[in-house]
Amino acid sequence: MKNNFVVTPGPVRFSHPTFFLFLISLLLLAFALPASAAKKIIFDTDPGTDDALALMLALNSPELDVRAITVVPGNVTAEMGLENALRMVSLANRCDIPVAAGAQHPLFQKLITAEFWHGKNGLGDVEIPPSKCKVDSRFGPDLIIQLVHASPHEITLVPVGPLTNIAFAVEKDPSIVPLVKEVIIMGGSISGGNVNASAEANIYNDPEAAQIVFQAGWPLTMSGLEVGDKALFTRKYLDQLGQTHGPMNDFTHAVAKYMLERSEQFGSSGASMYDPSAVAIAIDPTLVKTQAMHVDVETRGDFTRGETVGNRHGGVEHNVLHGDRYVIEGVNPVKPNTNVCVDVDADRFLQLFVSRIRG
Ligand SMILES: [Ca+2]
Repeated sequence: MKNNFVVTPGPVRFSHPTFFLFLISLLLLAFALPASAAKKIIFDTDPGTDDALALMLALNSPELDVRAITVVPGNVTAEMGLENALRMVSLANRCDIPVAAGAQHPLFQKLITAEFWHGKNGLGDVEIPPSKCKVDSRFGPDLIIQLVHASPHEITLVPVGPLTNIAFAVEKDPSIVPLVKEVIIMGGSISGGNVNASAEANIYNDPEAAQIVFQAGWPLTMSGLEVGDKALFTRKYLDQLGQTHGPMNDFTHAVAKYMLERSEQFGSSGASMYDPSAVAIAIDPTLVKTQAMHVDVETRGDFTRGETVGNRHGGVEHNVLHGDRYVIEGVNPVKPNTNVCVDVDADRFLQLFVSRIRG
């Protein structure tokens, strides 16, 4: 083999100690890079069985650096959600991550809790030990504001519950909007709902908050029912998860088993992987196909309150009153505000999930 690297004597020579230091610096840099290159996320959650799976995925993925967990009421009350979040970070031995309480109820309506789907304790009735970690004393939306200002253009928000906390943060300090790197929401649907004909649960639980978050003007990705209902956690994946063991592996397996059995009772072959999808997209955006649309949240509507209404054509007809009728005189463009996930590589997403959780 021809050696292309010919060493010739030249003016620049490394003495042994200098070269040694140079090598050490290179090695340190190599080890430091993954940590600094990891995407900083704030995980806003209403735990919740699929929230638990999403958190376990986040905590087991080196691409992500979970800077805080903020709790919002939704699947369970704010109080129970906080307890669940603390127990899970304790199980993961991650008391270094601040866990903060946030809003106590939606902005303008009564909370709707979902023990029906998530079990009496919100975690599929899977018991985990009391937390060794302490709650952060800051108000969740304030913590979000502080962290965004501390790391401008570096924080990705990953809300997987009702959007109350995020709306609070925007309303309290709109200057965070251009400083947030990206928002990846689990919620919404452009093809019918799961709580009723039109609305998805996270949006339905606080439509006014959702409308604030969608109209804020930041880069926003919506992973809704189009993703979660296609990515079904079936027996095949549960069996794979059951082959290995560890505290987080066993917990995730038990929660996923509860979700799968609950879904089977309702005639599905697998559990919809809603919340983990937002985390997976933060890890690898190529898992989904997106389409830029203008999305509004219906806050009135007899049948459609909480629907995410996506404008697929990028325009609205311009009607002008002529006498007793309106006449269409053109089309006014509307600017996209959301990258709506319209498809997902479901098997690759589920394999990613299983591989990260396996002990
Ligand atoms: Ca959730």
